[in-house]
Amino acid sequence: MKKAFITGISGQTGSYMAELLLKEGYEVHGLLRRSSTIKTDRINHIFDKIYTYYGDLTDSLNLYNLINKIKPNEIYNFAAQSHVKVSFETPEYTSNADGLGTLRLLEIIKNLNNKIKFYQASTSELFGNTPSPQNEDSKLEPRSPYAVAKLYSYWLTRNYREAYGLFAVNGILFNHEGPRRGETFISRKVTLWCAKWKINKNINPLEVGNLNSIRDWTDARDMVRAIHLMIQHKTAEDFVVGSSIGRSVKDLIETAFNYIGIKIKWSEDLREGLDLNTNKIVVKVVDKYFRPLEVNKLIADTSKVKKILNWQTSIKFEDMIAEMIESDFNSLRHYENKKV
Ligand code: NAP
Ligand code: G4F
Repeated sequence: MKKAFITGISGQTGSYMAELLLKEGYEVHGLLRRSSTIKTDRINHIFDKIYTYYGDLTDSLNLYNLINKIKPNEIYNFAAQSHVKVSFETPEYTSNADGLGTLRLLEIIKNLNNKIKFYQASTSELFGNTPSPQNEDSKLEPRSPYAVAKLYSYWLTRNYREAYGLFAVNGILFNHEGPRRGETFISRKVTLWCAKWKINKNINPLEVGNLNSIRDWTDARDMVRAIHLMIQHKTAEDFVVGSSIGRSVKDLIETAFNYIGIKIKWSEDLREGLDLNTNKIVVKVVDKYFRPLEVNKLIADTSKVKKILNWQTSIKFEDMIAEMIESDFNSLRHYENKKV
């Protein structure tokens, strides 16, 4: 039986990866951060099937002891301070966790057992404003402390592969979402607002930042299939993964609002969106959600992953957004029913 060690198992993608590996017959081990409240919502349904340990990517001894004890065949490094805007406010911590954290894992693999396969959660943020569509050969121009830390990890992963022969791969993944997405990323922020509106039509407008940036949004469950294929591939190679479809933040909001029956009429300066039926303001653009630097347009060129790993998406963007709204609606309803 293969053993996998997943850092960031309590996160969106780590939780889906754990599910997939359990289905594939793996023994799954995961790293959890201690916090004052329990944050295992995304893995509670599989908690009795996995092994978890407290730890942190900033703690080398802890990582060494765990890997030495678990003796995994594969390590999936999803743990990270993953919010781009927050990285401008916490650049040192982000560099430590997202950059040096990867170094710690690679050094442990090199010294303990160089047969352990390693997956690094790299990101389309590495490309910055390089012209789209971006592929494995596009220029890397990071535009945030998060992306700079991830660039360091990307190169370390390649260097350890070339210098020490490790099976270490970068998945250069474009944005991925789903019902388990963190509430402060744009997709989930929008679907949560839509679910709240279904319950109470008098809520405050949705407040957002830049409407014009373009992202390539894919379902996280499709992404973890690609990650597993990369780790099973005969050679260690880096892959760009996404849907190859670019949509603006404005498009995303319109798709979600359309699902709940709101057609938006935008003001001329695009600072407000009004419900065409009621003329009420439902979207407001506010400065606090803009970033010191923005990445304007990320669209994946997925030729390589399609050709070599025979991977393609299976979940449509519109279906994913609908599922996210329904999931948020059901959770809110459940919470309301529990109130006394
Ligand atoms: P996420 O939901 O924010 O999950 C991040 C995970 O990392 C959580 O389990 C978190 O633990 C853990 N973590 C954070 N700092 C840590 C530390 N210092 N030590 C140990 N664990 C730590 O992110 P995600 O969307 O699943 O993304 C997974 C990975 O893929 C991240 O590395 C992200 O940067 C990368 N990525 C994501 C996307 C995307 O669109 N989702 C695209 C490209 C790359 P807590 O639960 O305790 O917070
Ligand atoms: O949902 P976002 O915060 O995701 P972002 O910045 O693209 O980063 C995500 O994807 C990366 C892969 O490309 C990952 F590496 C990273 O870990 C993370 O998962 O923002 C998407 C876009 C941005 O252009 C942002 O400026 O939406 C814009 N936006 C507009 N209003 C907003 C908001 N983003 C957030 N989070 N909140 C807003 O109110």
